Amino acid sequence: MSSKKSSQKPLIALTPYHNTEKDEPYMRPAYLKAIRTVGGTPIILPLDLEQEELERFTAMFDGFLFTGGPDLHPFHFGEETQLHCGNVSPKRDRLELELLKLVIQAKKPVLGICRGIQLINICLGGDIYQDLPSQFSEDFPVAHTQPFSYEIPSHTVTIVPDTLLSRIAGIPAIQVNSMHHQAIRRLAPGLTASGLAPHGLTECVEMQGYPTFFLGVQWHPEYLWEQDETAKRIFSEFVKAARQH
Ligand SMILES: [Mn+2]
Repeated sequence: MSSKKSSQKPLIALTPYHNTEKDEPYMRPAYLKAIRTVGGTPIILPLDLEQEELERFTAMFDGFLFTGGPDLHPFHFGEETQLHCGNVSPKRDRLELELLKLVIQAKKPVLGICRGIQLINICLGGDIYQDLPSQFSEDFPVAHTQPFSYEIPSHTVTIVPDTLLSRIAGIPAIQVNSMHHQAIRRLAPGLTASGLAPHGLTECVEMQGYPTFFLGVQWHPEYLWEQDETAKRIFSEFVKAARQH
């Protein structure tokens, strides 16, 4: 709805979580609260959109938030299922991979969180560690599934200069929370890693030359923004881009 009046709040589409046992879509309220706080209207998508609906929704919404969630099926990046791979949702995989392709074609603002950054990388031709503890060994293993509350940061992310993340943060490093057992391995063509965990694990990606906001983060800013300026600015810059689109 790019013809909307500037006084209207931008419409932000959120991809739903999926309870695969009950086959029910659901949403974590923290995402909705974060989008509302920075002036956007969050709208949760259904899981079972048809292609024609996906195309219409791509044109309708002003920004797209790809939320956290379970693992992506390894077939999407050409691998067999590793011993410690977690649960998957074929419905979510399909919805999000199809939607992201259309959104990138339409050059609309994109924010990917946790599963969302992995989705971005896989959609563009990269791959991921299916299970960090068994596939990424370190002398001092950093906890990427932290043993305490989501509101408390657990590891550092070093920011690459002259990137969107560096402009958002304005400082060379930030402290983030960590609740992922998968992570980017081989970066997709066209993506830049702009935030790195200790030992070099990719925690933030962006697309050079994308005409509007495009950011994937491995951490969960929706649990940090009340006390963390960078987390809040990730949402406010995303919604600002959606407003201007
Ligand atoms: Mn992490």
